[in-house]
Amino acid sequence: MDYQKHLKILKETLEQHKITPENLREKRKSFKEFPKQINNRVVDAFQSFAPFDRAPVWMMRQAGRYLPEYREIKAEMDFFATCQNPFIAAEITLQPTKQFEIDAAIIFSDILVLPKMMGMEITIEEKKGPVIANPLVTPADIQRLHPPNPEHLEHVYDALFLTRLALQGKCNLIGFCGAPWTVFAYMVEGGSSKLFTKVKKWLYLYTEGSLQVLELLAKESAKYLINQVKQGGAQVVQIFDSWAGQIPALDYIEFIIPSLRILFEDFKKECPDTPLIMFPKDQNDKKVIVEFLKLIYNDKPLVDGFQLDSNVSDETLVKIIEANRTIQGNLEPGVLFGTPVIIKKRISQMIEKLQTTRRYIINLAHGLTPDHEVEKVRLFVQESQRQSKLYKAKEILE
Ligand code: 1CP
Repeated sequence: MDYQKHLKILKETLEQHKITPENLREKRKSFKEFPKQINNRVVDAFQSFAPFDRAPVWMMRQAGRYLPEYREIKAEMDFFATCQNPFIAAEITLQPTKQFEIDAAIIFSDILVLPKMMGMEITIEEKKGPVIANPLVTPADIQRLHPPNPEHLEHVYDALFLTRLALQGKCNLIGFCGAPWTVFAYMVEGGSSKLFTKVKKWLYLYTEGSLQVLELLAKESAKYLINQVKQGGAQVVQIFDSWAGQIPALDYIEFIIPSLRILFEDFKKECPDTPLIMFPKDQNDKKVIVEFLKLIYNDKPLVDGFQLDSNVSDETLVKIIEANRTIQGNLEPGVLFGTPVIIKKRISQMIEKLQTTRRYIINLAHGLTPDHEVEKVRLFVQESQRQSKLYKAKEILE
């Protein structure tokens, strides 16, 4: 397949830096300095002194099937093939940055790339989503897992590098991984799930085996994120715990947070200044957030910010703001199916509530889906920026 014809946004960067498939790796490894940062709003949202004109905006799943230019590439390539080709992954990452004036690009990849390299046979199927041919059934299966061959993840760092070059400092670049619990859920359930009975059986019956896998995933995820920063040039990292809400707060604190702590600590030992955003989806309970806030290493927080969903309580928000951590979120993505009137109203209510802190990044409560319309997404970005600016101006006058 001639993938080169798809490299529209990236083309100029490749020509300018004389990058070819043959010399990409070598260019990355010998590269000295990225283009100067012109727009640093997302990174600045982790600092109290940042003089914002407005809050930064980006969206989870901003690259994906709702964009025609993504569908064009996907019509010809399998999902993991797009992730594994650094040129294509970078091109797809850049697509939403051409459509909208967003303040961050998140690298096009998937939380299942890491377990795929650890022995799980994973494919993404058209209507079903992820399908795992060899799920973990009993603790005896743990021995099938192995640390990834570091070589097999280099393509992610290559894609980050290309994206950072092409962004020319116009917005920040975010790296990510899945949280151990969410990745473990896929490894046991064999794909998407509604009831999560298999992973719950593991957690409560094969507790020791579960904790062993969670710890292994935590250590490998930390190495993976460190490399995304040091090798690829990611400026912020986000950890997606999409299925955090499947178990009660008590169990999340007892069984899941210890592995996350390992991940955070290992990461912060190597990248103390890179902001880390945690997304404990549907686990906004104040008790859980307080546990995260307690995690400190070398007098510095291990979690710098929280991606929050739309159900977050005022109590939880107060705790986060008091602890000087960053808030990211939290418009229900379904609102973007609505009329411009309701979209603008809900944005205004969100900003009124959340922009009371400087450390605020506008985002959705979870990801965009294939049925979102590009024009409504554009309205979200433009209106969020306009209203955030007005809010800021009003604040200065008061
Ligand atoms: O633009 C971006 O956000 C970057 C790309 C990205 C990210 C951050 C993708 C591309 N996936 C993810 C993270 C991810 N993957 C999560 C965490 C965020 C979330 O909760 O949405 C999860 C749970 C997955 C697992 C996964 N991979 C799913 C969800 C299935 C389920 O159980 O609900 C799906 C559909 C995939 C494949 C995938 N990953 C990404 C895309 C665009 C797609 C769809 C592939 C396609 O059909 O084109």
